[in-house]
Amino acid sequence: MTDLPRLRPGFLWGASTSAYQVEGGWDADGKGPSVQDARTNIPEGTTDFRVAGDHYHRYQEDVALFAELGLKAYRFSIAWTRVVPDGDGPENPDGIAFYHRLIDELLAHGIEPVVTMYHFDLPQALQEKGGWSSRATVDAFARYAGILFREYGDKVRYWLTINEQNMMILHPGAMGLEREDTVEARRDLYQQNHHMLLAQARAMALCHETLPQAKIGPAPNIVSIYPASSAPEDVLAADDFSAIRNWLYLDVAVHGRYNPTAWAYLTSKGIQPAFAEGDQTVLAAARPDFIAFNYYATHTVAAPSGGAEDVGDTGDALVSLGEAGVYRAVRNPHLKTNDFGWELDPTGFRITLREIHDRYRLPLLITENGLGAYDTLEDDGTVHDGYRIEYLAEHIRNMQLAAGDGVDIMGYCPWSAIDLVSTHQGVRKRYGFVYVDRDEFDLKELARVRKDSFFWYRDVIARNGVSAS
Ligand code: BGP
Repeated sequence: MTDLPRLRPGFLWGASTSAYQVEGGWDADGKGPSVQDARTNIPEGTTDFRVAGDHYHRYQEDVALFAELGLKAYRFSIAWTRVVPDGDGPENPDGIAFYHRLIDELLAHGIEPVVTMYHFDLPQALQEKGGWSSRATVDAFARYAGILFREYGDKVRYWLTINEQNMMILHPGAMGLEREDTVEARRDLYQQNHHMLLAQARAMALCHETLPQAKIGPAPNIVSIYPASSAPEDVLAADDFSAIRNWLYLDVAVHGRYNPTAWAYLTSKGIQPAFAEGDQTVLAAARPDFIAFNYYATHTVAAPSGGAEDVGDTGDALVSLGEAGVYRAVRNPHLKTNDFGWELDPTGFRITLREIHDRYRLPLLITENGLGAYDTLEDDGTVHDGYRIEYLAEHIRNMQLAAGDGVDIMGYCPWSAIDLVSTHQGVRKRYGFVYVDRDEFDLKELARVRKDSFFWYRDVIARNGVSAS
């Protein structure tokens, strides 16, 4: 029992992973390479994704742990390259069979599968043919979506289209792509974005056509943007950044039209995407059933100064994202940071939940939230991650407060169910409830160890939330 507002019945207490970060088996059983396998920007001293957490070979052990943890839902992604190794060619029955086994295992343990269709791992063969710059990739994604619905549609109720499309656009390094700052390159980037929005819309429409019981939604990274001060110029910069970072993506997903502020920005820079005949109809025809989103921390911005500090992508994930000249990123003096310099803002989680709910009035599913930290495996086989418990407890408390504010929240799937490889900071940056015993290059036994947060989260799930203090 809890003295905080109650969550809805059947609340999806879960946890998340993504295929390329957890599975390993990068070329097993006919899998094709993805852009993550082909990445050349992995920092020195950091592992690649070939073995990761070896979940591909240990999924049964892992699902048993998830069941022991008490998960009601498990949010994972399907690797497009297992299902269709080159993205648009022949299907791979062995890859398809793996996800049948994984889903069946989850269902046998009473865990609801929540499936991301695409999480940063475009087939490399498609990338070589132009990737998302090419409209053919939209067709390839729609076909891939159809295969997933055909194969798993009678087992999977919750579908997520594309993970963090906005981060792929604002921070292409996460996809293994370089960011170029010419007008041409940036126009192409927003054309890619447009194609992903079309691909998503087609997948949502197809899902509703073929699986009337299923529910589908987008999964961007959405956070509230604070102005650095009450100066109207700072407030305007925050509003601009929010339009470009958040609402561009959700307005198209939910309403089938571009956000006017974001569109005005793109046009002013000459980087707006070209619409082909029929695009508007495709976008307008699709409707999500819910909004999934990932939340780590808010951003704080001031009016742009016109100087070099306005330019994004300095490598500091939270200070640097975005569009040059729109705002100046500043540190929020009221927030603490984690080991990796990311700001921590549990109250901002409540604010963000309210803001999304106010704008769209759809149920919300949190598909990521969590603390990346250096964990230590003690000699006695324990991992004392009290800092993670503190982080999650504060976020869950704020989520419950948001539910009391009237926000309709379907579930909470923190990142990550089990340790995995970070997007660009290796295995040493850990998020999981379950520790995976390996180093960057020494795989050891890849043994699974329950962290303190495992026992704590199990209790939270059993009690359907945290208490007020
Ligand atoms: C999100 C991604 C995840 C995950 C997480 C943590 O952006 O959807 O794939 O990695 O962030 O980020 P990182 O791994 O960089 O710490």
